[in-house]
Amino acid sequence: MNPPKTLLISFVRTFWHNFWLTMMQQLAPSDDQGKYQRSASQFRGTIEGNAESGRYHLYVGMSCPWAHRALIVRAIKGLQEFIPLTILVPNASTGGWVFQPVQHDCSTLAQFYRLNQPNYRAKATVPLLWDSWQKQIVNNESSEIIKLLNGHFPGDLDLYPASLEKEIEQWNAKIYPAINNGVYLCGFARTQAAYQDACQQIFQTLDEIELVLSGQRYLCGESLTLADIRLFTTLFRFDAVYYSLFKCSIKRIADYPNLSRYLSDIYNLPDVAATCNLEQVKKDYYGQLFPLNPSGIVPL
Ligand SMILES: N[C@@H](CCC(=O)N[C@@H](CS)C(=O)NCC(=O)O)C(=O)O
Repeated sequence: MNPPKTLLISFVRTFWHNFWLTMMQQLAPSDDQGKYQRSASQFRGTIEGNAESGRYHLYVGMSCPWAHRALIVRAIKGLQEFIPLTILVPNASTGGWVFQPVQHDCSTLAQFYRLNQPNYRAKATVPLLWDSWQKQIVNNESSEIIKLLNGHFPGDLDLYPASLEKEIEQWNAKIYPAINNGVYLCGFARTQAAYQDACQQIFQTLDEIELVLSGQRYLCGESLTLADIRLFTTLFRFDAVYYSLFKCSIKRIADYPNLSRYLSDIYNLPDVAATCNLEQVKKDYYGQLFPLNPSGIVPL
């Protein structure tokens, strides 16, 4: 005999909500206002002088917007031969990154982190820059890895020129909280108020950038900088993932003519498209972020 519908609904709602809260606490801890709290990256090392070919190894996942930053800088500076790359894949049942095939005798990225630092207990995140000569992790913070790739590796293209440093940092200070992390603040919000705050911030900032891009090609004028790469990786995922899964749903990037043009300009730069895989992005986000999408269904 089936339970009465009202009982079923009230039981499942309570049960489901509590499970959602428990899983979100693991996936995305929040403050007491329900706002997602991202933890700081732990490895913040640098590179002295010029990097040697083959010495520094990059670990990424194709769906990750933070890792995508490093992949793009490596690609547009033509460092594919200079910096070996390992692409990890997410494991749907455990929610962590795994090596396929096994590397350094590790099947998971978490094991690799602990091989380098046995007491490491924080998240095993990508991107990760590893020194294969010293056998140690250099850095796991994307905003710093892209500066290292730009400044210590060969190539004429300078994405962080001294003349634009101040302007780039001003953009970063606006775009990281409102957009790069803003989409996560929206998607991982635990309360309506936290969600609304984040969502409004995203679209106010997109409106502002839309206006700036009506008069110039990139954020800092006519030349591409690290600020553009940081914005691009979020915009690239926006309509397919953040708009729906994270409820960043006031507008799509496709509704902004200048942002759309900007997105396509960067996508069409040599070697950038090869770093972009929207099908993988959708599969990983909709498949991995279980508390936000329990059915695991990936939208068309
Ligand atoms: N602050 C880090 C964030 C990196 C990050 O959160 N990466 C995610 C993938 S998008 C990750 O590896 N998460 C693994 C996990 O949560 O276990 C950076 O910018 O490098």
